[in-house]
Amino acid sequence: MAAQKEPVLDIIVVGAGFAGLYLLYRLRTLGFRTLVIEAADGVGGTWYWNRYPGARCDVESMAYSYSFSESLEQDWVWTERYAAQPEILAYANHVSDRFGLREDICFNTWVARAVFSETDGLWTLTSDEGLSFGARFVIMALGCLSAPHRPDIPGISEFAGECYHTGYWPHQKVDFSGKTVGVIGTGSSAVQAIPLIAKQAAHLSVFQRSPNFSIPAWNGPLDEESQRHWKNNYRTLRAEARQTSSGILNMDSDHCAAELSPDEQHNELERRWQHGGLIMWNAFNDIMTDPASNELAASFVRRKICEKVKDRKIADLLCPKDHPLGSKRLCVDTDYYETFNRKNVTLVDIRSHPIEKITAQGVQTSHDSYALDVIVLATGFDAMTGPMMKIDIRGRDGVSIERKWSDGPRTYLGIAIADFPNLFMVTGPGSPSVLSNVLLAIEQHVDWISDCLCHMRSTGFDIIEASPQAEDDWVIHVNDVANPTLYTHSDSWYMGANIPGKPRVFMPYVGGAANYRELCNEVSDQGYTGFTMSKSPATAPRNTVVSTNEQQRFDSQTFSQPRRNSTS
Ligand code: FAD
Ligand code: N01
Repeated sequence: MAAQKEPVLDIIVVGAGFAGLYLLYRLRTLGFRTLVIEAADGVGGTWYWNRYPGARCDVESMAYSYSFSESLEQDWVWTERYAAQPEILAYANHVSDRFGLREDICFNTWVARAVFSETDGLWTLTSDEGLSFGARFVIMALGCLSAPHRPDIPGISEFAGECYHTGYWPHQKVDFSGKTVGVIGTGSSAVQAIPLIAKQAAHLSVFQRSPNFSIPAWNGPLDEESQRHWKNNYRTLRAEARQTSSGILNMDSDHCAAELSPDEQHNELERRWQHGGLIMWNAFNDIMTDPASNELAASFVRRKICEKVKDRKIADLLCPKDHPLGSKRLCVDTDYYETFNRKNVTLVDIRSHPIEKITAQGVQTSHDSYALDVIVLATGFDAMTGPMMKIDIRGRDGVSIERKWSDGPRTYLGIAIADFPNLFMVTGPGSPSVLSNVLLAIEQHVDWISDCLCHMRSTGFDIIEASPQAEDDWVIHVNDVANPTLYTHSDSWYMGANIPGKPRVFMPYVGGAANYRELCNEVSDQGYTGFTMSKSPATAPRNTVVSTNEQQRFDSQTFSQPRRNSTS
């Protein structure tokens, strides 16, 4: 198809997940001509694609929701403590309909290329089918977990049965009844799917390379009283959540482990276990910095696993020993460990006996062959940088994002990239994003970016870019904060370790969501320190390209120490 240039927009947003939807709402309200481009044929992002059995949130539904509209907060009714994927997708659809967002979303369109022109200061985006769109600003709302990782296992395309990836699940119901099924992977997606697949399948083999820590969700219907409590106190509760290190209430701890007696330590761990979910992550405030403190929580969870799983050998295999608790996102489950007591479930230890190949019939390890009707790849994502790197993004002088990030992501605040003017990211690498309630992180970025665009409009500038110095300083800061923590002691997707050949760099910002919010606000309050603003050659009178803040160097000292409990 011949390339066809659309009229220039103010802003193009790529992605119609929770980030893209809120961006569209906010930017349109502020009077910017905005278009969202989305690869799928519907909204919802994560919740559109991840339709595998058991998919649900791990931040409680009342908190894993938008805070920007009080009437939306009051009207929407969540039915479970942790909502399931269909309900979260219904919520995304409701938001789109309620605010009339669909009319400005171009669905079924994969953005393959984005090029900045120094001549007119505009971005041109091109789809894989040759459609072309122009805008002054581009906001990548691509999600951190939207590029499914399909491992390159020899013979994978030869398999004669059905094969599904959890992150790219079909819309029609997959029926496992009477079938022999293999699940490859034991991360959060697998932990949610395995108990439900096991109930249906004739036999389930779980191929485990590394076990993960999983905490019970104690999920159930949301009672009237807690809904009323949230709805009556939403403003206060949201404000409190924003003051925490993860955007999640009841998580932060005031105590390091050594301050507590053994009984107190045990009681605290038991209390968090009985509460359920992610709050085990921060049982002590040194849990992610002190190996001894971490080991207290890790061994507590291992004991719980051994209490649940009847076969000692299987229980032992399910106990994680190769990484600190919380250095991979904790899984939150319903009956995960109990599932391994079922007669129709086999745990296959592919750490000792790796998968050698996939044949037409099933999986062959170095020890055995497993005949299968269905293979479920719960093998995760090329996280954080993957979605950006799948687009051929070209900034100043044609520099590609692939080259720029060849040794790992480099950003300023996880929002902007030097040499890529007028391009913003929501929850980009170098921001707390996946270490928090991502919906709060999204709202913070959307609000910050929108305010920045309003500032530019009111001051007459139309080009903004992060300075190389500010970016260097931020990258150093992100590493300085991460390096002393136990997060870096793990082969996690946070480190890029799950993708062969990907640079090992700790990608999210571990300095705490509340600290980070403050830092972003300081940058904007001080006139966007670390950014330069100018007029594009097309809009500036001859020889009057101006820039603000050229002298305002981003001061790395400002960021030398996180100011609050900052390990998760
Ligand atoms: P996404 O929802 O990923 O949306 C990005 C959109 O961009 C997608 O629709 C994608 O199709 C589109 N896109 C990407 N590239 C292109 C392109 N080149 N062209 C066109 N379109 C493109 N976080 C939490 O805080 N709590 C949870 O409980 C939680 N549960 C999760 C459960 C699962 C199964 C997964 C995978 C993640 C979960 N997350 C959770 C993280 C979750 O991704 C975020 O909470 C949030 O939904 C991300 O929204 P987003 O809009 O930033 O990105
Ligand atoms: O992916 P993962 P996920 N051969 O990367 C294994 C969010 N989320 O989709 O660890 C064999 O965690 C891999 O093994 P190993 C949440 O943030 C949230 O489960 O590399 N195995 C691992 O076991 C989460 O962290 C929820 O040794 C291979 C698994 O596949 C993130 O999304 C639910 C392999 C991948 O686990 C990602 O979770 C779902 C190979 N070649 C997701 N390649 C909630 O509960 C990979 N593996 C809210």
